[in-house]
Amino acid sequence: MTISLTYFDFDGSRGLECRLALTVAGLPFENIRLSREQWAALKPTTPFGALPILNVDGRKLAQSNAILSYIGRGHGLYPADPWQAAQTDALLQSVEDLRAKLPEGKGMTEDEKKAAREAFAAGWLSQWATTVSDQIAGPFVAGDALSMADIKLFVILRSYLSGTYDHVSPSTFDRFPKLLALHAAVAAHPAVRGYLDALK
Ligand SMILES: N[C@@H](CCC(=O)N[C@@H](CS)C(=O)NCC(=O)O)C(=O)O
Repeated sequence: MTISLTYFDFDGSRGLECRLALTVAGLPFENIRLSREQWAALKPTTPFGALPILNVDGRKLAQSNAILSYIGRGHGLYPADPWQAAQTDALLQSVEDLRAKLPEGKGMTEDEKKAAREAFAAGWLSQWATTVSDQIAGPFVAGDALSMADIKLFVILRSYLSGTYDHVSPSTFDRFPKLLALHAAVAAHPAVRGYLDALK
């Protein structure tokens, strides 16, 4: 099987989710990192005009959650039980909801952006963190077994905890020990640690 994962030359967001998924599944893959110029040329040829794209033996799969589901189901990283699998789908989608809700700040002054993001952290984000925490057995979502939900949650938590988003303090998560424990457990997974250490 020949596998490649195409994303930007950046280790975060949906691309990192898929790169970590392939790494944890133990699947060798070509890690294709596009410049913005390369992307402009490729974009019209892609299924939804967006990255990441998984290519397996010449077949292209888009949409990060579909990619995680495909990799996970084939490699023991997705629940076999249909109900549990649907719960995993829901958690993956909740991360996409979170991405869509962050106030980008376009057209706002810096003060307005600060106010919007602080309100988001205290409101929508805290509600999200509460509901997701309630679904975590600990340390991973399903207890001791890592699944694709953990990888998806890890990548978004990593962004927030490293202060990626101006005016959303990493301390927002201090009230959510299950999320912090999940982040730490995924970071300590040997395959994840190996991939991230190699970036340094
Ligand atoms: N729902 C899609 C969203 C994909 C998406 O928005 N990808 C961004 C990068 S994370 C992208 O390709 N941006 C460049 C563009 O839209 O031209 C997914 O989950 O894969």
